[in-house]
Amino acid sequence: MKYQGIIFDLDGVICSTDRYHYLAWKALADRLGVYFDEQINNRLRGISRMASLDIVLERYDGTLSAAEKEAAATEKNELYRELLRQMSPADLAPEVRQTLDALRARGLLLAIGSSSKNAKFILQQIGLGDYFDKISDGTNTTRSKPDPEVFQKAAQFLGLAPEVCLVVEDAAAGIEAARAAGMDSAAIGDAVNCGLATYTLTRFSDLLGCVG
Ligand code: B16
Ligand code: MG
Repeated sequence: MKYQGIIFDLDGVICSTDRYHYLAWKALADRLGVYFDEQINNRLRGISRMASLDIVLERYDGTLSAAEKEAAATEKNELYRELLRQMSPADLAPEVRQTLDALRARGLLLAIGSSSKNAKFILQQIGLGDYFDKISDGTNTTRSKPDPEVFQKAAQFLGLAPEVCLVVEDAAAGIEAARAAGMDSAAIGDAVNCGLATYTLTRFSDLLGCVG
C-alpha cells in the first residue's frame, strides 16, 4: 500500500462546524460594529482563531490592544462552544463513519490534524472521542496552517515518515500545509479549487480509491 497513515482535517472533512463559527464571529463583529458576512467567514477556513480574528478586524475602524484581542477571541470561543453543545452523533455522516471503518480495516493508522483548540470536544460530541489513533490540533501547535507543523506533529505521533502519510483537507491553507510537510493530499469541498492537491474527492468515500 502506498500509505500507512491518513491525517484528517476535522472541520469541513469529518464534520462541519462552519455555521457555528459564522454565528459566533458574526455576534462578535456585530457587537464591535464591524461588517462581517459569509464570504469573509470562508476566508477563515482552516486557520487559527487569532489569525481569524485579524481577518475579522480588517474592517474595524479602531485598534484593539493585545489584551482586548485575547478577550474578543475568548468571547467568540465561548459563543462557539455554546453552539457546539448542539452537536451529536447525528452530525457524523454515515458515509464518513463507514469510510473511516473501511480504511482502518485495511490496516491504516488514522489521525486528526486540525487547527482547532476545540477538536477533542467536537470529536466527543459526534461520538468519535476515542476513535482516532492520534490527535494533533491547536493545543499542540503554535503555527497556523499553511505552516506544516500540525501535520508534522500528527505524523510524529503516529511514528510515520511524511512520505507514507496522506492528508485530507477542505481548506487551501491545509493543502499548502500538507505540501510543505512533504505529504500527499486529498482535497474535498472548497480546497478542490486551489488545484494543488494530489487527489480531488467528489465525496468522502472516494478516499478509498486513493489509498491503493
Ligand atoms: P478554534 P480545522 C479550524 O478547524 C477551522 O476550520 C477554522 O475555521 C478555525 O478558525 C480553526 O479551526 C480554529 O478553531 O477556534 O476552535 O481553535 O478545519 O483545522 O479542523
Ligand atoms: Mg477544515
